[in-house]
Amino acid sequence: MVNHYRTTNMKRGMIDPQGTGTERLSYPTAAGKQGKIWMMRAVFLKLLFAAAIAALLGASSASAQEDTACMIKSKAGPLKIERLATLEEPWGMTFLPDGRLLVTEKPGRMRIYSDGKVSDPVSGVPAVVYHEQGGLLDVEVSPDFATNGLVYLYYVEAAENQPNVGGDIKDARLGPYQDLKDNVLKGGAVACGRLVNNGLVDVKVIWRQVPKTIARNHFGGRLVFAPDGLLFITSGDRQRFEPAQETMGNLGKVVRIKADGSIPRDNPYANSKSMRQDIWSLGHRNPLGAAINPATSRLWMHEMGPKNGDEINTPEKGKNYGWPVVSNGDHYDGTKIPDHATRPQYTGPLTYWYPAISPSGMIFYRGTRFKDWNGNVLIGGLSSEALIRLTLDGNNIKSEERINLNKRIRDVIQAPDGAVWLLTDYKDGELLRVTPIR
Ligand SMILES: [Ca+2]
Ligand SMILES: [Ca+2]
Repeated sequence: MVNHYRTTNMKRGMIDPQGTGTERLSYPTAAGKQGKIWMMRAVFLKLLFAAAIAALLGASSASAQEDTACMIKSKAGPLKIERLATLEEPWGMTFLPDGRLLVTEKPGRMRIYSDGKVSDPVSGVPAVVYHEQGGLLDVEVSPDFATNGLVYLYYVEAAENQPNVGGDIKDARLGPYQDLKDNVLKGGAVACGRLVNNGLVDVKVIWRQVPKTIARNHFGGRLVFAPDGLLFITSGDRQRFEPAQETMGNLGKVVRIKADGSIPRDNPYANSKSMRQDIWSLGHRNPLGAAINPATSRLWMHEMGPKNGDEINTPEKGKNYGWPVVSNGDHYDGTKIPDHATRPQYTGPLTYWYPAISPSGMIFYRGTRFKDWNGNVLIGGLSSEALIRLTLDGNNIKSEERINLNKRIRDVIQAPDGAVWLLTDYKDGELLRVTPIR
């Protein structure tokens, strides 16, 4: 069975454009084009908007707004988009209880945004391997932050022991896009430390991807605390396909641990000798977004499919979500992957996208600022260059709105005042604030 996958992987890996290192950067979509139209329209609306602000607040604030704000149409009416800050490849963000924002930059820096200013890099962040999709990824704070001050980071680290080889380890699965100098064994890790002023102290690693491997991509990397205080980690397949089904590794899994890294007693394989004890669910590809549904306290997540077939799953204890055996997408070289419906032993997605949206970041919106959005799922779109809004009917998805932003969206979060903040996925990335214009 393993040999079978190995053979097909060698073929299908050859032209996986995710090997470019930026997920589906080369796949512009119709939605993206439409977004450009809206942005052109937004230039005109921006002038109108600046004039309106000028009338309300005076000319000086209008000129300040003019450079950073624009307007986008949505079903909730026109939305104001403001640039709050510029950041280098921002990836993840979370609010502290006092309203300040922690935000990561993939090259390996974390900063604090508050009162319109971005701090110097927070000290004490572990050294990261910054390469292609790897670097400093997500940040989350302990549910008990007010008393323990703990901040959690998902980042990519090199293995302590590196292979003694002069060049690349030739692995046909990684295709022609592999960096021939990249022979660094690496993998995701989660560390936590106490935030004191502008530094992390007492930093310790509480979890690691096992095994470490070369390959530049598919780290996963989102952190989500459940209401019971346990930590979910989305762990990508490292672009190596079959590890998502291997039971003694945690690649291609959703992982569940206690806040100190130990194993919860009710994990599905907590007492198993043949399964890793940190596994919560199996068969995931590259999950870059996850959130707890506040209505049910259950975990929701999405994952990038291969060519098309991006999925939303609600991972349940011990279940297998099928990658790489099944996918409603197919390989980049056109090789078919059996669809989910052909293998009922694997749990199928709640919904999937064909064509792909390349999802990254996810929240359940809870608030009144966008009164029609309460309880909706908001997802960032990379190749789709959009904010995706899903309405729910109980545990099912009822409708989708694609709010075209003409920018790759890496993460989405709800601010304490009910505004929606976004990160864009660029070298000169942005922190954006989205608010309704009434
Ligand atoms: Ca699946
Ligand atoms: Ca398929």
